[in-house]
Amino acid sequence: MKLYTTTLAPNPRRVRIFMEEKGIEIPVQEISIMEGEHKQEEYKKISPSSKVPALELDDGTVITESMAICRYLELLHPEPALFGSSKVEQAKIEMESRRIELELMLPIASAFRHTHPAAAALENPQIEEYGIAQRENAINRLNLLDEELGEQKFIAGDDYSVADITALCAIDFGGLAQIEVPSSLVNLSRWLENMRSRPSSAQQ
Ligand SMILES: N[C@@H](CCC(=O)N[C@@H](CS)C(=O)NCC(=O)O)C(=O)O
Repeated sequence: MKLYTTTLAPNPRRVRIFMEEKGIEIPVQEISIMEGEHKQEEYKKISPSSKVPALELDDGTVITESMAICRYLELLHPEPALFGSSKVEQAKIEMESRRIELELMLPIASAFRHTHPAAAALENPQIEEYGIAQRENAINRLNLLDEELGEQKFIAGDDYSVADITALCAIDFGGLAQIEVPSSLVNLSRWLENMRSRPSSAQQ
C-alpha cells in the first residue's frame, strides 16, 4: 500500500492521525499542492479529481476520500474502533462526522480558499466576500460546538472517534483563514487542549 499525502493539508492529516491512533504504518509519498503536483498527469492517473489523500493498494486499486480510506483501514485494523462499536455509536459518529465536515470543515476550507493569497491558484476566481461569509459560518458553528461539548467529552459522545479527528484538523487549519477558537468558548477550548495533547496530533 502507499498513501499519497500533503503535509499541512487538513484532509490528508485526518488519515495520518487516524493511522497514528491505530498504530498503522504505510509508506507515504508527498504530493505538493502548492507546487501543483496534484494537477500533473502522473498524479491524475492516481486521483483523477486531483485531490489528496489517495490510498493505492497493492493490486492497483485506488481509494480516494479521506473517510473512505479511514473506513477501509478500520476494516483492516478494527481496534481501537474509531467509527464506533455498537449500532447506535456507529450512527452517532456518522451523524457528527457529517455535521462537522459539512458545517465546520467546509466553511473553514472555503474561507481559506477564498481569502488567502496562497490559495489563489486553487480557486479561480477567488471571491473574497464569499470567503468572509464562510468565516462567519465557521465561527457560528464553533459556538454551537462549544454548547455541545458542555454536555459530552467528545464530539460524538463519551468516546474519542473519527469525528474528533475531523474537528481537530478543521480547527487547526482555521488559523490560515483567520478563524481562531475564542477563549470564551471554554468547553471547546478544553476539548481542543485534550485533542492537542494526544501524540497523534503531532501528525501534520
Ligand atoms: N472530500 C475529500 C477532500 C479532499 C481535498 O479537498 N483535499 C485537498 C487537500 S486538504 C486537495 O487535494 N486540494 C487540492 C485542490 O483542491 O486543488 C477528502 O475527504 O479526501
